[in-house]
Amino acid sequence: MQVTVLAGGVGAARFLAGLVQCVDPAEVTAICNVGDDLTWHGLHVCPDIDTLLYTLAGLEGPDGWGLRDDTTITLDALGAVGGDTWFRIGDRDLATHLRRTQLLAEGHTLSEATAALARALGLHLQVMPVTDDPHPTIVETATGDLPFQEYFVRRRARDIVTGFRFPGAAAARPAPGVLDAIVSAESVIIAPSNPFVSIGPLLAVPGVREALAGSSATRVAVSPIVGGEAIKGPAADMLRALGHDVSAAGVAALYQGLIDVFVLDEIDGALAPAVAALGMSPLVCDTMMRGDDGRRRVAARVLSALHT
Ligand code: FO1
Repeated sequence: MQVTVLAGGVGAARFLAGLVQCVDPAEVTAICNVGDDLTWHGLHVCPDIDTLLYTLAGLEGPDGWGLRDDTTITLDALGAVGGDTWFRIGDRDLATHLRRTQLLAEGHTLSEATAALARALGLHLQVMPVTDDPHPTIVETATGDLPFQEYFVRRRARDIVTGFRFPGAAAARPAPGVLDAIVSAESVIIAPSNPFVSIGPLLAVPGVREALAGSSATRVAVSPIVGGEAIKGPAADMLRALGHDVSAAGVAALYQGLIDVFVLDEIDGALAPAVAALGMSPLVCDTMMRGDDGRRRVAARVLSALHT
């Protein structure tokens, strides 16, 4: 069975880590957000891709990103000579960015560089950026427009969000295999990721939303909002600031017309009728991905919904 996952950062990585325990990884494709990418001291850094690669390799750091037990000797030395250190790149993580930047400088695409890194980490699923073209997320805030990592890490998501822009979107082309992976999969799963800054940039690439809307796959989304709170990150604050319902049903409404099944946590079971009213089948289950077992359990439950 071919399964395609539209993926953001930590939530998506944990879901995929469960999925590859339930399905042959060779049948799994992850389409990744590149809106969070940044140039860091001249290096091309792809936080969401790396979070996915490291988590699937079982190497992720304590907060879900970066590498476990990494050190910051280079970062500290960089600070000592006056370099910016607000974005915390560890010593071993640095090797990934050096390698990716080298591959890009040699003329490889981001898709090729990503596939090479996935292979080097011994992964068997397909990991692809949604586009090989520059496609940054700009967060519009009450204090001005900010590139995603400036908003999220440097300013600690403290600014009031008024909207999002994807200035590269119009010229961005889906990376090779992206549209096919959506159209020809038996299932497409929107991971429990931020609908605005993780899934939004994927759907903004010309052709991607249309491919999902027209796909004959069973299309499932897993709520990143549980009990009115984001499992991780600023999704709840963004829903609130933009006037949406701060709930799983509020997220479901953003995916209306794109999704057949919407998965919400059992503590949100009372929202099932509101989800059904949007034209989606609600699936109510425990969506908390605590530990390895939790990841596998959530993936297995979502997969079971595809066969009913
Ligand atoms: N998140 C932070 O909160 N602070 C950091 O200094 C930071 C560094 C970092 C380095 C590499 C990487 O792959 C991710 C990193 N992240 C950091 C996480 C990242 O900003 C976000 O989790 C994602 O972009 C949102 O999905």
